[in-house]
Amino acid sequence: MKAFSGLIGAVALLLAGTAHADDGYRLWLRHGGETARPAPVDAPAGAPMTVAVRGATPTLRLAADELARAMPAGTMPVTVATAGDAGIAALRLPFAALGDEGYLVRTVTLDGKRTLLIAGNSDRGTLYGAFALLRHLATGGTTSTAALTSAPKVKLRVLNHWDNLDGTVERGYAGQSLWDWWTLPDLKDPRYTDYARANASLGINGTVLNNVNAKADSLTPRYIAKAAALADVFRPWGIKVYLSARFSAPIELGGLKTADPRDPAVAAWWKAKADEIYRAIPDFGGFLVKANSEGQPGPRDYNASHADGANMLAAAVRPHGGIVMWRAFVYADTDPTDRAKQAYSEFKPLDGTFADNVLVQVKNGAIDFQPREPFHPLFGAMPKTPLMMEFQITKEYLGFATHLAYLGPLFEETLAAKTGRGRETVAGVVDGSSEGHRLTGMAGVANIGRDRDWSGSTFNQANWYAFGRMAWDPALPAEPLAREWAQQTFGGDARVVDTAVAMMMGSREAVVDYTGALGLAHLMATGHHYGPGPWVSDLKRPEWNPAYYHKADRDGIGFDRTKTGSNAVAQYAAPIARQLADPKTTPERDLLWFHHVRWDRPMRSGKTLWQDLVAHYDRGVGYVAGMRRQWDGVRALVDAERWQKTADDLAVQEREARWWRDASLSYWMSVNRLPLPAGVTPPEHDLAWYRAQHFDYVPGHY
Ligand code: GCV
Repeated sequence: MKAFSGLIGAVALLLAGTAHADDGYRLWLRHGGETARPAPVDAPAGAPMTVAVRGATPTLRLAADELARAMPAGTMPVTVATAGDAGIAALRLPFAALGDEGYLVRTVTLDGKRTLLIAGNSDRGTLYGAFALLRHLATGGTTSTAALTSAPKVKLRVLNHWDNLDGTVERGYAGQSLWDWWTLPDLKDPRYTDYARANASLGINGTVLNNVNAKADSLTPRYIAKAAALADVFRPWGIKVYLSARFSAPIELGGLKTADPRDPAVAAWWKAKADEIYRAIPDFGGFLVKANSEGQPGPRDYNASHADGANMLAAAVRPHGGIVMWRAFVYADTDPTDRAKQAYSEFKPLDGTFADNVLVQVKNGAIDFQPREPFHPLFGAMPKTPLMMEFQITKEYLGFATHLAYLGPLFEETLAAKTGRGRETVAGVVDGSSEGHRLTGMAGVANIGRDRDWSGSTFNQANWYAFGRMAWDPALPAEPLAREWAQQTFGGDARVVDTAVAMMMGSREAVVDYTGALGLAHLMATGHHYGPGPWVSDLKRPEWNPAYYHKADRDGIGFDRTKTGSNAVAQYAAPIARQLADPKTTPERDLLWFHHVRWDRPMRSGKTLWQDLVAHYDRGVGYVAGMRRQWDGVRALVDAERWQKTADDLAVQEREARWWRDASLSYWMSVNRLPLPAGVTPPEHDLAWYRAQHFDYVPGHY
């Protein structure tokens, strides 16, 4: 009997364990809906909701399904519809302001009955409204307070997958690519649906399937059919597919001798290729192009301009309503000028020469997704051209998947930056309000892979989330987004939510602190970018070397970008250029980005620059230690699986933050010969030890 009850106890424990196990698959959508494997549903039990659908398109049905699964039982009936429905039109609701994709949610009387109406001008708008209502409910709202209206401020809200056809993901740290190119188009993994659903819940409406370092093969009939299969899955969720186009494809696939965009045969090849793609994918979004950058082919190979290249492709997709996203991330080994200046120098003169279905896609900063960069000087400098923001959601330079770094504050910092043209902000450039552009966009380099939790950690999901929400509205601040994400992801316990938000909000700054604060950048190890390498100075191209960026010597540190140096500051509008030209008026967080200053320069803290820099390293490491303590404090309140994985990641992060600190301090001390301030813990090893660290098979490096 004793053994039997022991067995029951064990089974009960096991069941309880299973019931609470949570591998993060459901993301912030806790009301179930996993198609890949049955999952527990957090939605309240009870009688199913009545959801009426007026005009049943597949998208409206999806909206209704979401609501039926998640709405609390016993609440008033819900109606999903579009503005074109005669009964809805008769209500004379303010649909005009909603545009194509906006929504409204409000209680109305329809056919003599009270109902909670969710409607947009299109069924996509209605779907977004359904998700907005669920978000409202999951973050403390009630149906009676549900009076929601919103329209996206940005037209193209797009993920960029740097996914390769062999299943690897460039700078991807969440496993293999989600796209199983081999089995497509025959097998459609249910995860494709869950992926689309997650994106739709944020308002993301486009996805570039393949790496910008593109293979021409993506444009062959075989791969077009695979992309078409994905497009079919994504369509009802309001998501269009785009492809990265390899500029030399007319040579590689078409057997032409040139890819010169001014050659009529090249233009004809692209036109035929576009026609072929649109036959398979009638709502194909268009092309993304990385040209003449890091070895990629492009129009500059033929002395044609980036505008020549972009416009030729734009002409090919124009008859089908397609667009071209042309990247401004260019720098060349033949150009000895400051790398931070090159994109501006190349693109600014082209303002006004791009076709009206081209967007120029600009990274948030002028170098490359560093933990902190001042905003890219192209924002505000090309008023006649729609500039699309490119953020990196995957954390190539912020600790890969293991480090907890919430990127909301990074996105917000860039979007809120003033360009120096009147009251204009970067957000105003991106959402088109500053110049009245209607074609607008925001891209995020995805952090999504085949890991069960999609993004390599629970907290990385918040970066996907924040990107999507800010792409919808670039004015949304990072903190409330962190909160709504945490509420939906961990449930309503305020202790967990408050702890998660507190950890998240300082976490990006902590990465800045322990990898190199005060405007330092690009100090990572070569190629794979894992860990510190400030000493690296022997690579072929100067701008590949960290030493090129920090310019540390016995007397001082930092890159002089004033007129005594590269004069990159002159690329900003006059008020910003003036501010940045003087170290005294440059924000200290960007000091060494723009100035070479003495190690003993007095800082606002009262410390010297050296002492201040050391304090930043300690603060960064201390913050991670603090996050571990905070997370320990909610152990009993979070499901075991997600709690443990996060705790393990934080342990890795603390170890690696110390490594960054110690390696960097060892190196700086070898250059400046200064002692550590009193009371500061010396590095654990000598510099030779840190320099000797070597890593093979680092993820994301291909
Ligand atoms: C896709 C950085 C990354 C590269 C990436 C490139 C880009 O250099 O390290 O992996 O290539 O940016 O954005 O094109």
